[in-house]
Amino acid sequence: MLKEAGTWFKEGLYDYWQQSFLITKTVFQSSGDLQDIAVFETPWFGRVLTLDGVIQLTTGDEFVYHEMLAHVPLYAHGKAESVCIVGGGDGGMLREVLKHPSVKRAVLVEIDAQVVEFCRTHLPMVSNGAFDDPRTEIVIADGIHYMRTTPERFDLIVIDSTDPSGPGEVLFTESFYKDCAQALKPGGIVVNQNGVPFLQGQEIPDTYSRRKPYFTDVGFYVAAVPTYVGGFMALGWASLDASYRRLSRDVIAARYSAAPVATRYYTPDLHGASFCLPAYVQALIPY
Ligand code: SPD
Repeated sequence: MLKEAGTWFKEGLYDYWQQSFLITKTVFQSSGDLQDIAVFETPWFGRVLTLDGVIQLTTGDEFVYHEMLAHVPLYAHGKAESVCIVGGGDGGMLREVLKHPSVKRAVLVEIDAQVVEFCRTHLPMVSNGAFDDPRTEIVIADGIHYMRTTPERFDLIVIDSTDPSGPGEVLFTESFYKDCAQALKPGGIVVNQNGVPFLQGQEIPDTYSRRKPYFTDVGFYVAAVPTYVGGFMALGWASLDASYRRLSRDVIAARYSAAPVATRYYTPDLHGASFCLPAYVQALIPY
């Protein structure tokens, strides 16, 4: 549906509840082969990217999501050199990952070439040059196929996906998590977005039970992203080393001091606190 200045964009994620944005300018919209893409401007949140009518990011609050999915695992690992981002065609996750000097190589595997092109053109402030960093390799491919067949091994895999419907649904399956575990180096970590538990609570037990057979440590942490409405977003955590989630504040703070990154949400204090789950979220973890 055409999104024109002066009209309201109504997100279609839930059947029974909506958030709306006043559009001040339509920047781009297209019905692609894989999904519908739109970028428009809003008064408070800045530029907004939607895929199939669902908010993927706003330039106002994307820093929360991208910082927390990048810096928590990278500081927990402490010496990650190779990172794979599955999805993330807007480049925001790449931008945050590449802030770490330890990272020597970042492979972005995006199924939809159009998303990368449109975001480079219409949302350059999100990637902020990350696509042109010499450490970056962009692979346009199905993340499922890539993970099943790649000979590479990674210290960190960040699954920067849409919600589990449409092209992104396969990124929430047990077979994909199994392939991710096999594509990790010893001690590697996988993180992903697991929805807003107050409204998408089934994602937590599903993800937990699908990952548990393949990882030493499986859990969740949380971040409050204003436009992923409904309370905290759950971020999924799966690692081959059980010690990472329990590192002390002092260890994380020392790593941060040795290699600080500019952030607006992540801090070493928040790092450990983000693993403290509200009781209603904890209760969704099956065992
Ligand atoms: N409910 C929408 C969740 C979208 C998560 N992915 C965002 C991608 C930003 N790089």
